[in-house]
Amino acid sequence: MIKLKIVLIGPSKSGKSTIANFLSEAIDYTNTEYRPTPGVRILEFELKNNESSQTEIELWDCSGEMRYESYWPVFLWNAHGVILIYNPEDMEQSSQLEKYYEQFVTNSYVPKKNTLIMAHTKKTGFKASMPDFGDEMSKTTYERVNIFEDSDKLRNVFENYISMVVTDAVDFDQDDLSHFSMSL
Ligand SMILES: Nc1nc2c(ncn2[C@@H]2O[C@H](COP(=O)(O)OP(=O)(O)O)[C@@H](O)[C@H]2O)c(=O)[nH]1
Ligand SMILES: [Mg+2]
Repeated sequence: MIKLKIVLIGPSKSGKSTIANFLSEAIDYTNTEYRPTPGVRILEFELKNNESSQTEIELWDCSGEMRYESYWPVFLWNAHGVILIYNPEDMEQSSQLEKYYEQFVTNSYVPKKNTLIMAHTKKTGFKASMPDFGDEMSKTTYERVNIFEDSDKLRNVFENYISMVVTDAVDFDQDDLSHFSMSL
C-alpha cells in the first residue's frame, strides 16, 4: 500500500482544520466554533483509488501561525505533497499566501507539481478570480472550493490531486529499486 504524507498549510482561519476534518471524516466538520490548531494535527485515513487499491493518507493539518515557524521543516520532512489553503474573500490572506508558497514549495524539496492551491470561500456564490501570483506560483493547480456549498467538489479535487501524487510516488519507488539492483 502506498502511504502519502500531505501537508495542509496557509493563513489562520482559512479553513484548513475544517477541510481536514471533512476529508478524513474524523470529526464533525460542521461545528463552526473556532479552535486554533496548536502546532499540528495529524489525521490518518485510507482512500480507495480507481484501481481498487488503497492509499494511506497522513494529512498534516499544520498551523500557519508564525510562532510555529521553527516547526516548518518538521512539517515538510518526507512530505509527498503540499496543499496551500487560503480564503480569497480576505485580502490579507491572499497576500500572505505567497509567503507560504515560498517556504513550503520554493524552498522545499517537495516536487512543485505536487502542489495544489485551494481557494476556500465561506460565502455562497463568491466567485473569486485567481490572483496575479508570481510566474512560478501561477503555474500551480488552482481550485475554488466551498465546503458547505459543494462538498462533493472538494472531495473530488482532493482525490484527483492524490491520484496524481500517487503516480509520482510509484515512479519514485521504482527508481529506488532500479538503483538498488544496479549496485548488487
Ligand atoms: N461559514 C463558514 N465558516 C467556515 C467555513 N470553513 C471554516 N469555517 C469556520 O471558520 C473558522 C476557521 O476555520 P478553521 O478550519 O479552524 O481554520 P484554520 O485556522 O485554517 O484551521 C472556524 O470557526 C470554522 O468553523 C465555511 O466554509 N463557511
Ligand atoms: Mg486549524
